[in-house]
Amino acid sequence: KTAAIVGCPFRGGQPKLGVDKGPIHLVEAGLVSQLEELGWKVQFDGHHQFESLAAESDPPIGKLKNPRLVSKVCESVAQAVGGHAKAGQLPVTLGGDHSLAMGTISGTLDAYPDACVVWVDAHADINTSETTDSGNIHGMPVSFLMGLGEKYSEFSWIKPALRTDRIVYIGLRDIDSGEKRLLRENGIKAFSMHEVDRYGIGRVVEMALDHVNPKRDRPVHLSFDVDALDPSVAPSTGTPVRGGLTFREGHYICEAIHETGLLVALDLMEVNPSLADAESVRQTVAVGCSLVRSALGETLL
Ligand code: DIR
Ligand code: MN
Ligand code: MN
Ligand code: MN
Repeated sequence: KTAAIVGCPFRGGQPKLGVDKGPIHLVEAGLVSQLEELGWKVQFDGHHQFESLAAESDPPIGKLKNPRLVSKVCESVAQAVGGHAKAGQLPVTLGGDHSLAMGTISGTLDAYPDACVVWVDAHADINTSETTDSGNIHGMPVSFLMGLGEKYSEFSWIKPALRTDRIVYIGLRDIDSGEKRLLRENGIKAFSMHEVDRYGIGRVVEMALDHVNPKRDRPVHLSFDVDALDPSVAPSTGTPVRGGLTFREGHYICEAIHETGLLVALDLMEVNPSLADAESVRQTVAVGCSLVRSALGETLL
């Protein structure tokens, strides 16, 4: 079993500086050797180098900010993730902002067309170019993957390969009104923090998998935005929202998905080491590493 670390120092899907340093901190914290200790062979040939694009050559398209850059970067991430997956490796993508999931999930669905997605986040990231208030593409990757909203030639490489019944959310608590409408109109299943409180995380993960993977035979892509965790657990992230998952709830999701034996790709996104004080950064990076370890088989006993 080989894990391929896809380090993505990229922040073009949102405005805050520093999220591009997330993957560097996660690797420097020892993630590679931690995974090796779990028995994985780890392939890591350095962080991906993305071409830059001068701001003047990447003006907004409608409300979309940095559209050409985000598209180009995600296209190359899709190639990397898809290539690792087709070689039988487990791609572990370290963000960077969550716009990167346009690339990672495209890569996964290219290698495993029947894969399903478990999206753990405070946000639904399903705005379209029409519904977005911010214009930040990290709030939109799911709509691009589904082919919702207006089509732009700059993103024509993205196949609308993600079916609305092949994604399930856990941890939501900050959804824009346009996103609520999109979730409702498309019948997309979501377990917000309200459902986590009501049922407990154990039943929520069970129900989430029953929805996207009733026979437990489909490959699973886990896309984990660290802001799903409560800000007291993961403070160093660009858009923290109070009332999030506890340390254990976050880890439980990763452990339970590992236990299915179906995990084929993992994203750990939105760690921003430039936000908050040094101790908060250390804590957030450490929790990021430990979520990855849990998804790759670390157990408590
Ligand atoms: C908001 C925030 N829904 C947006 N999204 C964030 O900008 O579209 N996603 N922070 O992670
Ligand atoms: Mn690689
Ligand atoms: Mn996100
Ligand atoms: Mn988020």
